[in-house]
Amino acid sequence: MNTLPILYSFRRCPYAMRARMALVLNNINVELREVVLKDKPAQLIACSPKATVPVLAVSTQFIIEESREIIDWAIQQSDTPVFDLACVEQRTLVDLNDNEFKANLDRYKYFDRFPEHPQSHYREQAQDFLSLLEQRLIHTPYLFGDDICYADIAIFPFIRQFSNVENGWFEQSDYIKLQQWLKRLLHSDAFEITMYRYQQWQMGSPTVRFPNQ
Ligand SMILES: N[C@@H](CCC(=O)N[C@@H](CS)C(=O)NCC(=O)O)C(=O)O
Repeated sequence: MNTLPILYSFRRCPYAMRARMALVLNNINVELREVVLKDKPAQLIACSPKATVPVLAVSTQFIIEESREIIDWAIQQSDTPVFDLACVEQRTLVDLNDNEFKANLDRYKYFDRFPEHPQSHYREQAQDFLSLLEQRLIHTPYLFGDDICYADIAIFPFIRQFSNVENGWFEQSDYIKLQQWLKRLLHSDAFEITMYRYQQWQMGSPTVRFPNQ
């Protein structure tokens, strides 16, 4: 009988990415159900009517519908957590990422839907947050010190997305420490496991255990 919590995920979604990365780093197993956003399974909608991903169904009674709460859950499940729950300062930085930066990132990425300004304007607006991160990374390899922490995991998928919009621009920019930080995370074993490709889940598909290692 399968008693693993069920994670509804979408490989390229930055919210789902940070949840999976936290599960990998903390060595927590779940059943992964890869969702296609245009073809969401009824089982996802039944357990979470808002039907965003990720969703973690720990049991039929206990559903976690926010990626940050899934990270918290992963940390709490681990006997040897790789990092602690976020302190207030980390939470504030992640709030800034999830609200202001994400909104700017969307306008930058989908600039053609916001014709009031050119793409470079939206890129410019996103840069306050990049500068803030760059400052933090001047003296330490991770955002809050020498070791990877909650904020690194929660934020990096969004910086990855930013860097992919105009990769040439990002690579030649002055955000040297940020580029190094991003590369360090993207080249990690944990990220490789996080980004493993799974086929779309449908009722009757074989159970996929995640992390697959
Ligand atoms: N606050 C949510 C946001 C999740 C979210 O917006 N996920 C997007 C995909 S990246 C989604 O599922 N959108 C619904 C849709 O496209 O139908 C979280 O942190 O988990």
